[in-house]
Amino acid sequence: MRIAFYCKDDFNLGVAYVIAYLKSKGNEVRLFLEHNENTSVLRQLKFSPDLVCISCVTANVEWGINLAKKIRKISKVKILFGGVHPTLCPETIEREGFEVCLGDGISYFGGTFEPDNTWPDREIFLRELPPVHRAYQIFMTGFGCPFKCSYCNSQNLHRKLIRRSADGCVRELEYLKANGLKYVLFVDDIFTINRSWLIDFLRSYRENINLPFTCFGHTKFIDKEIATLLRNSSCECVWLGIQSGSEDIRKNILNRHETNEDISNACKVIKDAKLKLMIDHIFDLPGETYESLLESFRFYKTLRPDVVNCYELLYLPHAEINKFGHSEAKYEADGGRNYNKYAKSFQALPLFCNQGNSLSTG
Ligand code: B12
Ligand code: SF4
Repeated sequence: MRIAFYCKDDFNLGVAYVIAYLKSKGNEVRLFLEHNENTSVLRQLKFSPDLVCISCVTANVEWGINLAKKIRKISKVKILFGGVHPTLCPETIEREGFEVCLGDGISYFGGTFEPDNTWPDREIFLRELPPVHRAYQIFMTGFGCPFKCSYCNSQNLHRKLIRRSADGCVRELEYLKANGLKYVLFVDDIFTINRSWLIDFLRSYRENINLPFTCFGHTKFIDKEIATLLRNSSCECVWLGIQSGSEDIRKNILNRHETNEDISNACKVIKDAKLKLMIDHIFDLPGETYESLLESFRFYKTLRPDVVNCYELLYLPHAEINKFGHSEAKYEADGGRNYNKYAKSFQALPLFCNQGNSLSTG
């Protein structure tokens, strides 16, 4: 089968897995990264695929639907949507007359998601992207998260927890290193979640890869031993979701149960190990007041972060937090299209410089 795969702008790990599987079954797959919709639609028609696949998250579902409509105007080819948004809200796609894959695309096409055996086809993306994407790559050693933070879609995706073998990860990383990888961003929901696995993996990583990396951590899963091990294995930076300095907001709105003391302890061991500390903050949370912002600001200062990433709260489909704010009702009322408004923005503002001095008042 000839398959055209559409993605917005960037490398997409999930799609890279599905493409690798499809190719392994003898399909001819072409990737169309949508920098310029019109050019791509024309190129795609020349390719004359038997199937068009489109991958979306909520932030770009409008783009996906518009693209599919354009294709439908000029071709009768079957169009299949997959990815996080179609999985969460298949009705928003189906009512436009397009088909949806729920969850894992490899299972949809008759296979099994086995990340140690089928490596994602990164090359098909890297050919289309600037060279820096080859040097700096994302990597997942595990999938799924046991927590239920109210603003996050992790729980709605009903993924089973998958932990790759340390050996399987290192083999893939060796291959990537031989092909130009210079820096790794481990984007597992919580890279540090399984202590014994992590110790095993880091030992092998140190011996065989030893490239600098950043990883997502969690305040409940980091202590002095782990921070030191990370540092000694070429980790440069640990990225923690804090989201608010107010314990009350974290507990009652965000369903995050770390105390400020837990957070302070985690950040201290990270900084003491001479790792860079990046933390996330969410603005516009239900219950946010001038006082709670000041509280956050003052608390973050004590943590000595190198970067505070600031996000606006996104009201993601079916997320628990919606009951406090722009609700599901609003989503239903506007037919789901306007999630895009809430799911677009991404800002990383270094509110603090390295020494922890503020760029703001306070
Ligand atoms: C890595 C990551 C990022 C990275 C890299 C993104 C990228 N371009 O690859 C960065 C940091 C840049 C990022 C940014 C953002 N992200 Co992000 N990210 C992730 C993360 C942690 C992993 C994604 C991943 O690779 N998963 C692993 C693969 C295997 O799973 P998958 O992508 O779902 O793909 C599988 C299936 O969905 C399916 N599939 C996928 N596409 C298709 C297509 C077809 C046709 C078929 C058949 C099947 C299929 O098959 C795949 C294999 O099983 C997820 C959380 C998570 N654990 O999934 C959040 C997640 C996807 N991100 C999320 C969000 C909100 C964002 C941002 C909007 C954040 C912000 N505030 O700006 C931006 C948006 C960027 C964008 N336009 O895509 C949300 C999306 C929620 C939603 N409803 O859309 C998630 C789910 C986290 C959450 N909080 O809930 N993200
Ligand atoms: S925000 Fe992070 S810790 Fe919370 S549920 Fe989502 S992935 Fe898990």
